Amino acid sequence: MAARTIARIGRVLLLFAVCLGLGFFLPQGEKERGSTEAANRPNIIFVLTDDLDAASVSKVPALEEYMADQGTTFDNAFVTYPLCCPSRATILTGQYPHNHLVRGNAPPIGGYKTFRDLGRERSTLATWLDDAGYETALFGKYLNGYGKLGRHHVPAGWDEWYAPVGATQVNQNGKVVTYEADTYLDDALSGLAQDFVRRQERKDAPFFVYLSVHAPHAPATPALRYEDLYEHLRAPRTPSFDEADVSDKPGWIRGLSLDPAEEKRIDEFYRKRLATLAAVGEMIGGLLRTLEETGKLDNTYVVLTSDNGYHMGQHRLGLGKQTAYEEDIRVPLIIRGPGVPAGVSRDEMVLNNDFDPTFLDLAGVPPPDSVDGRSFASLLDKMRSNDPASRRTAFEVRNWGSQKDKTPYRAVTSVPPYQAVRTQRYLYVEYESKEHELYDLRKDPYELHNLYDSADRDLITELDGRLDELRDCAGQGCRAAENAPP
Ligand SMILES: [Ca+2]
Ligand SMILES: [Ca+2]
Repeated sequence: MAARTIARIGRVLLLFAVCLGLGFFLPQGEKERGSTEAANRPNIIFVLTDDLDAASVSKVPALEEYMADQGTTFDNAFVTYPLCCPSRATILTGQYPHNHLVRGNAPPIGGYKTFRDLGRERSTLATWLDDAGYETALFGKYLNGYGKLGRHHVPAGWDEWYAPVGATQVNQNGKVVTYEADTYLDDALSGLAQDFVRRQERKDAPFFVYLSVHAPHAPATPALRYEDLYEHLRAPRTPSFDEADVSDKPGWIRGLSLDPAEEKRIDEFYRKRLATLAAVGEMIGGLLRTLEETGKLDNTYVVLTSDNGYHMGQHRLGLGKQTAYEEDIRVPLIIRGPGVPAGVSRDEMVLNNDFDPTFLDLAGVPPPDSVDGRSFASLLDKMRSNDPASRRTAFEVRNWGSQKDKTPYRAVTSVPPYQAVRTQRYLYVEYESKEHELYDLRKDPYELHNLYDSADRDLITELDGRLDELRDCAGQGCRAAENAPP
């Protein structure tokens, strides 16, 4: 009886809060802010995979069922530096790496240490959403090198924090918890995230979950129950796989060859990667059920993406990332949520710079001037139009230097530093060695024919100009440089 009365009072209060949020009782000037408004704002669950290439998603039935069939797929989602730590720093700041200055996975140019030492933790997506009244929680990988340096550290803006600091150790809100040796960490994170979502049931504040799983990153150990799921699959033999003629390519590619042992390693790793994703699909299914049971499903966006793509045999490259080729810069991006059209795909260029302004837009707060990206929230809603997101026609891709990977399926090739511009039609790469690559993606989607030597010089001048505008851009200047030239 008492419980029912409390529930009724709760409902009346909620209705009151909703009315306040809609501005029924407030004079015009007071409608902008106020914690009661929070009741209407959507929850966001951001699922960040590690090293997932865009092409692999369709091989995982659960990801198709829970995400692609129920949401909108962005066919042209990219990252601006296809490497873990720089991309994650971009996701936390909304900036190009040339502005946040985390330019690698390890110090002195990158890693968690650089992010921390530059003071970046003071102003991130977490602090902005927290300031806007969101309940914020991180589950999973934070930034490379955090485990050693940040063992007990919880960065500003996070109300709850569950970040691995060892193989079976998790910093849980500042306290290191050691799990059983046979714990499958992505499952543990899944359980912690579900528990968090369940605890939001009676709260009016909206929540933001940053769920950063290990899958399908090397060593790509699948959960035991999914070990043999993809026994007979081989990595796709695209036309660029073990590229037949690399005489058009820069020196670092011309020296490569794929031997049968490497091809075997690629196929084995491909199967293991897909098998790790089965647990991610299961995790998303579990979260969706929890949202439904707690009445939050209709007001929650679920976003699935990756910090970078991955190449597996293309252009004679073995396993790895960090190149400007499509396999590395393209990432999966699928979003489901209130009003988001189901089972459709869109072709606007969307970047990892854009998550912050988009989530802030959904939360009803403007992004800081430091943000380089732009909101694509209008693309999630067929009722909104005239969106700035569709005006982007180019972006910068950049790699500052090679980082050796020490994992069992390590990259065998070092990718030399380059600056590049990817337009809707072309990829143009300028290496520190002064070698160049130019591909017409409309005619040559697999990037088999480097046109740099034969191309019209006016085209080269135009692409050089766009790269020049992008390489030092900041904030609104980036958005202007990315838009079609007037
Ligand atoms: Ca990664
Ligand atoms: Ca070729």
